[in-house]
Formats: sequence, C-alpha cells, structure tokens
Amino acid sequence: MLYLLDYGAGNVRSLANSITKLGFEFQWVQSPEDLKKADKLLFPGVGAFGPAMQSIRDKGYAEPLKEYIASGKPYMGICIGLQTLFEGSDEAPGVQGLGVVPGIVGSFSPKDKSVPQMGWNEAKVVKTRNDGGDQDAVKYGFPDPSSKESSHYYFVHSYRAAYQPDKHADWVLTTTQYGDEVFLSSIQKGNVFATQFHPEKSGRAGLELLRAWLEQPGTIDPSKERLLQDPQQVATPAPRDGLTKRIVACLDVRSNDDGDLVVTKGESYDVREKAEPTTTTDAEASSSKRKVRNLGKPVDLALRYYLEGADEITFLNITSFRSCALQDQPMLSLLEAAAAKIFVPLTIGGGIKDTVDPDGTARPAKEVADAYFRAGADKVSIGSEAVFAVEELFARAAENGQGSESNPLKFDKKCLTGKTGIETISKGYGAQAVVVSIDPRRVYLAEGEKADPKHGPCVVSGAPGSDEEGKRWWYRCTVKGGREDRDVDVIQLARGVQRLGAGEVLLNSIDRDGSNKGFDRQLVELVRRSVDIPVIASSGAGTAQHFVDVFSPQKEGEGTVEAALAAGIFHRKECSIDEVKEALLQTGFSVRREDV
Ligand code: 1PR
Repeated sequence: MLYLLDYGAGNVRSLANSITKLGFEFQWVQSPEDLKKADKLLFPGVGAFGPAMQSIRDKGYAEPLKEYIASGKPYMGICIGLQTLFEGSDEAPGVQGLGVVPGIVGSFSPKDKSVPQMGWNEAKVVKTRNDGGDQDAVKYGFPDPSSKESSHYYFVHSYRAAYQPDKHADWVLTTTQYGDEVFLSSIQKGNVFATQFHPEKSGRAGLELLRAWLEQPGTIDPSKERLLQDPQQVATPAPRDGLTKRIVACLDVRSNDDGDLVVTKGESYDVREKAEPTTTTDAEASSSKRKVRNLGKPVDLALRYYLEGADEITFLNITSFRSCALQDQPMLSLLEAAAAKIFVPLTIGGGIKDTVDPDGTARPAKEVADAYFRAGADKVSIGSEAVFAVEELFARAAENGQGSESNPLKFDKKCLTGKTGIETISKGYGAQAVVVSIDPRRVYLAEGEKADPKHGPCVVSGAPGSDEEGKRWWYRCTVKGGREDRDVDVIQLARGVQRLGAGEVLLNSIDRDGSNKGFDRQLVELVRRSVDIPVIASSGAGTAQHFVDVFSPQKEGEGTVEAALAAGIFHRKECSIDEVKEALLQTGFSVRREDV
C-alpha cells in the first residue's frame, strides 16, 4: 500500500489529486505503525524545515521513517520531503534533519535574483556511469537527456541544497541553476528519490514523473553505486539560469445579476457592460442597469488555460467585501473542482482576512487561508488587508522611534506583531504561499506641484516623446477593489509587505486594467527595484509584444519581472497563451511549453 505522510503544514491536496488522476490509491499515515505497514511512502510538503522536523519528531515518526528508508522500500520526498533528508538546514539552525544525505541545506542569495525562486526551471539530468549511461533519470520519468523534450518543473523555495560534487556525486540525479547557484533539484540513491520541485504542480512533465515512481516495482538495492562522469562540470554555473518567464492567466470571479458565479472582466475595475446612451443623470442608477460582463464559467475557463499552457492560474473573488460564512464561500467548491483537474499552481485572492461569519463566529485570516489551502490553493493573495497591515506597520515604527526611517525593509522586529494575516499565513505555509495584490491608481501632479515628501520617491515622469511627456504622477494604493484611496504609495506597500513576510507581489494597475494598452512599465520597474521578492506585472496586456516589452530590461544589464498576468486578451481569445510564449521564445526568453 502507498502511504502519504502529511505532517500538517502544506497543501497536500494537489498531490492527492494527481495520484488519484493517475489511477492509484493511497492512505494517509495516521500513526508511526502505518510507516511499518507502508510498501511505498511519499513525503510531500511545502512549509518550513524547523516545523516540519518538529512535527515529525512530535508525532514519533522520525525513527520509523529512518527505518523505513533503510529497509530499501521506495521513498519519494517532495520539496520539504527532500530537504529533511539532509543533516540540517540554515532555515532552522540546531534542528537536526534525518541525516540520510550529507550536507546542510542553505538559503539562496538575493544578490542576483528574487528570493524565493518561484516558477518553472529546468532540471538537467546529470550523466552517470553505472548501467553504462544516464538511464537512472529516465527510469524516474525525466525525459531522455539526448532528446530535445522540455523538462521544466515548478519550483517554489527560498532554501536549497547546493550541489557539492565531493558529497553528492552518488546522490545527484538532476541539477538546476537559479541565478548563479547550482543546486540539487532531484536526488536518488537506491530506494530514495526526492525532488526539490513540485511534480504535482508541474503539468504533464510532473505527472509523468509521479507515474514513473508509482509504477516502479518494490524494493531497490540501496547499495547500488552511482558515479558521475564529471562531477565538477555540473557544479560550474552556466552563463544563464533556466528559470522561465511565467505567464499567469487571471480570472476575476463574481456572481452576475442572475446569481451565477461567472468570470467577468472590467475596464479600470468597472465590470459592467458599457452604458447605453441614457438620459439618466444618476450614475448609480445607470450602473445598476448595466449587466455584469459574463466571460464564462470559472472552472471551464481555468481548465482551458491549463491545457493551453498557462504557467499559473489566479482566481480573484472581486466581491470579497460581501459578508458570507466561510464554509459557504462559493470560491471553496470552485477551487476544489479546479484542483482536481489542473496541475499547475493555483492562487486564490479576495477576502483573505480576519472575518466574522454571519452567526458571529470569528475566523482569523489564517483559518480562512487554511480552508483555501485545503481546497487546493497553492498561494493566497491578500489585497485590502495588506494595505491596512502596512499602515499599522508604519504607525508602530513611529511609536518605536523609527518614524524617520521611510524604508519598511529596515524596520526592526519590534514593529512586527506577528498577528497580521500576512505574518500568520507566511509563518504557517512559508512566504512563497503569500501573494499581495496591489491595486494602485496614478495621482497626477499639477505643473510645478511638489509631491508630498512621503510619496516623493514614488513620483515618475512621462517618457520623452510619449503622449505623457511633461506629466508627473505617483502611485497611490487603494482598497476594496479601487473603491477607496489610502495614503500609502506602491513602494511603501511593496516593501512593507515584504517586511511582513509576503513572498510575491501581484502588481495591478487600475489605470491600465482592461485597456489593452500594455503594462505600465514605469510602475512595474518602480516596484521591481524596490523589493527582493518576485513581482507579477498585471493589467493592460493587449498583444504578445506587450509581454516581450515588460520582460525586456529597460537598461542593458538590468533585471526584469519574473511573471506577467493577463485576463481580457485570453478571455476574448484575442491572443493565446501559446502565441505569447512563441513571441517570447523568438525574442530569446526561456518559456515552458508542453502538450498537456
Ligand atoms: O481586497 O483582499 O479582498 O482582494 C480583492 C481582490 O480582488 C484584489 O486582488 C483586487 O485586485 C481584486 N479586484 C477587486 N475588484 C476588482 C475589479 O476588477 N472590479 N480585480 C478586482 C482587479 C485586476 C486583475 C485583472 C488585471 C488584468 N484585478 O484581476 O485581471 O488587471 O486584466 P487585463 O489583462 O484584462 O488588463 P481583497
């Protein structure tokens, strides 16, 4: 019997879904005895090294787990399931790992890249000498290195096991390069196989890998030796890493006027059909007569994007300000249905905050997020609450005598309460699971007008030669889907949420939303340069070239964003995801392409 070890922190639902989709049955490990009964064991996980090892020890799993591994029965670890095999991790100094693989897991350096690494990267098969070739990797479901097939897999992690030839020559199966760091993306020795990436979120390539492992016959001789042809060669970084540019399809979801949950799409966040010429002067009355645009059913559309090659799918509940009991949230069943069919990362946004059910039951943000992770989300996206949390962060910094420091990244620990949604969810699931969705709007300055010094660093000028030449503006953050302005600018917000523990920024633009005019590159650059975490550019995509533009550095040698999101052009079939990827490929960007 196949057993899955759920140590209680990660989203294991997607893995369970993929195993079911592949036609296999499994049971959850409920006690140390189950580890003795298992013939095959899968240890998945997102989360952090310390709590994972703590939970394994508290539940009495550590020794039976080591015994299981030593027995020669097949073990597969994913992400934290790989890292816990090592002796320890810099993420939790002093906490011992299982010690099956030599070495300590370390953190990525943010010097030349965003951390965490989030996205699709190549897993390069390392040639081995046993069996006369590199068939170990093929046996485990990787494409034959001699074929031209793509082998991109989905990674999301801040810590990695750096590849050290002297220690890992008999363990390395594939390596991956992020920035200038080469790390172990999969390892295998005897019965033990583990991946740093998430096969259950890696589309067809990932499902192939899982299938190969699930179909492998029983016990494998653990003494089998593997030797590298040239261990040093794989440790030398290539000139460029293999991380691809991510294309995210976004679905804004709400009930329409008939009460059906639909995908809608706005222009500057107005999701109702354009007004017929009308005599009424009452804007509200006119708005209520206009119908909510209906662009399709959420799960059907999401499945279409998965099959068309979207690297990630985001669902936003855009009427999240409406009160509803958590367990009745229609987005939960929507996610469950989507996660059963879609094997790329799913993000859910809207309403991730401390809430109170209509019957008075309090639901802290973490509990709301728990429900969404259980339903199949890989990340949650926080909008309005993030703005309020950053406002409070600045207020506490002032109380703590740090009011003169304008960069929240430098606020000391005293300014953190550990209680905001960002902090609690990030602590439980890891920073990579917390996206902050920013809804900024331009505020134009009159000629000669000085910006408020607080927001001065956020002022940009129209590009020479453009129709915006001579204009100056700053980017003000809003809440409740743009309905309310706040006195926080995008730089303050982006840095503030990074300080609180967010792992990614989803950067919308109310001015560009639904305009087809292209991404607001000044906004994107401003935010990208202000933070170390990945930024997803959003709003305004109208052509494939707009993606090429937003991924192209503005100055030679500079970085760019890792991901770009679009809605309208995909919904209206004005441009397909594959056309976007083809244009990127033609321009020299790495992309993930596969037949799902
Ligand atoms: O505040 O945590 O409850 O989250 C609410 C979430 O809902 C936020 O992420 C907010 O951005 C989103 N939202 C609220 N109202 C709207 C609206 O459109 N009326 N969606 C809305 C805005 C914009 C993107 C859009 C891109 C790309 N989100 O979702 O998909 O602009 O569009 P395009 O490619 O067609 O230009 P909380």
